Amino acid sequence: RQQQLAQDAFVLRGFAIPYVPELLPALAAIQQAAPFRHLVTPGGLRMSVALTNCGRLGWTSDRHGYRYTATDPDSGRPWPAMPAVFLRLAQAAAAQAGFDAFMPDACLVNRYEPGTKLSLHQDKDEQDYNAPIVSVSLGIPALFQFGGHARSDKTERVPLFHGDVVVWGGVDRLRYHGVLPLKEGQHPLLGRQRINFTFRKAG
Ligand code: MD3
Ligand code: FE
Repeated sequence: RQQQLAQDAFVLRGFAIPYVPELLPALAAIQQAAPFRHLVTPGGLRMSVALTNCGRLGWTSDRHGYRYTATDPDSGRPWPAMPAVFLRLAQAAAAQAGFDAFMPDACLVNRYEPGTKLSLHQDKDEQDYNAPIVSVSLGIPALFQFGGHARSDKTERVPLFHGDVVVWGGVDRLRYHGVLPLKEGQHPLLGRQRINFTFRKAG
């Protein structure tokens, strides 16, 4: 089922389900090499979302700002490589939504627990706004929030469930978006958490 949220934004319900048996062991290896951490924003606030990355570039934040780096600042080592199954999933989803030849070089991995939220923001740290962003949701559900190109624009809410994939490109690439505080829940495979992968062309 493909649901259109906006001109260039699509929800592919359950698109990631066939990939889950391969995604979970790959995720376990990533978090072993680069553990989840709570980043601090330039404003000094600790993010409630825990984050790690895989791929050539990874997103980080500290008192000095937001940026993509080739190495994990916690370990000094390169971020774990992007598993082949991650790339296959991201490219298949992008193609399904009409974005051919998507070549992500970064995958942010967000971990939410009940109560965790992500405030309304734009993703503007990437070099190339022509490439789409592909988002994969696993585990307990979340209410995703998307607005317009100004923070004050009215927002819409979309529930995202285990296995859902969202593709944002074109005129919708810079929309404000966020995640409302997660409700309590248990997922049979992931327990009391939601994992979100976002695939980007950052460099
Ligand atoms: C709409 N993550 O990591 S994914 C993020 O569920 C982020 O963890 C959320 O926002 C999460 O930056 C939302 C869906 C998403 C991702 C990127 C977008 C929606 C987007 C970029 C532009 C517009
Ligand atoms: Fe975002």
